[in-house]
Order: sequence, then structure tokens, then C-alpha cells
Amino acid sequence: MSGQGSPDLGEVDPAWSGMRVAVVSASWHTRVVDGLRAGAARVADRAGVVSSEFVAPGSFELPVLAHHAAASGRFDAVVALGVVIRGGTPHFDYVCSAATDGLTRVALDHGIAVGFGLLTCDTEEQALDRAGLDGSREDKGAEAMVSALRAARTIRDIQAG
Ligand code: DLZ
Repeated sequence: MSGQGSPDLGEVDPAWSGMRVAVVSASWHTRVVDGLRAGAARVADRAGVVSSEFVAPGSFELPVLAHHAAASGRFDAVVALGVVIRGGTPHFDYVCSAATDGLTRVALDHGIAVGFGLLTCDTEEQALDRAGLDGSREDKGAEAMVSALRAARTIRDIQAG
């Protein structure tokens, strides 16, 4: 997938102010994940969003943390951040699909917006290029936060009728 057509990360909707977001992030590849977390936090700060951070051991555990965040009823949205880098075994495919399917399930089972900030890359260079760091071409942590807030806002509109 290319980054073309991604949302305008500078655009902040005043309606996002006061929204509560759980940010769940994995602990692998800390330089990249720290970049994703910083990107998400930049958007949250600009938008006046209250974010709470929860750390998972690895990306495989992101869905269960997202599930409990959603089930707590304390949050309007969840943002999941992690990086999985392909190795020499099929492990990559299992972790990626478990995390992706699990996060999708959380979104649908709880009817909550889940921002998908899980990078699935062949190399660490590809991940760094998407981590919102100095010299990165893309900022996937910020994109995941913007997407979660937009979806959460639209869910509110749908529910309000
Ligand atoms: C085991 C594993 C491997 C090989 N690679 C990654 C990775 O690139 N990114 C990541 O977030 N987690 C990785 N993990 C850890 C799994 O997600 C999980 O935490 C462990 O299998 C323990 O359940």
C-alpha cells in the first residue's frame, strides 16, 4: 500500500476536544514504536484529547488490551500501535493476522473506533520511514489517532440520529 491519499494530519476537528482515547502499544522495536506513540500524542495534544497509554509485550497482545480498554467503557476510541518485522519464518504472518483480526474483532464486538497503527514491514528501514521520526516520509501513529477520532466522531453522529 502507498501512503498516497492519507488524511491531512494538520486538520483538527474541534468536536474531538475532550474525547478519551486508550493508546495501546507494543514493546518490540522501541525506536519505531516510540515514533508512533509520539505522532499519536502530537495529534491528541493538538485536539485536546485525553489519552491514556497502556503497554503490551508484543503486537500479538494488542487485541486483548484493546478489548479490555473497550470493555471498560472509559474510552471513546482505541489506538493500537506496533511494529512487526518479517523474519525468516512464518511467525510474521501469524502475529500480523492475529493482531489485525483481533483488533477488527474488538472494533466490531464493542462498536468502538480502533485506529490501526500496526506497521507490518519487511525491514526496519521501511518501519522507520513510516514512524513519524525526523526524516520519515510518513507518520502512521498520527494517522491512526486522526482516523480513530474521525471514526469516533462519526459513530457519535450516527448514534445521535
Ligand atoms: C515473537 C515476536 C517476534 C518474532 N517478532 C515481533 C515483532 O516484530 N513485533 C512485535 O510486536 N512482536 C513480536 N513478537 C512478539 C509477539 O507479538 C508476542 O508478544 C509473543 O509471541 C508472546 O506472546
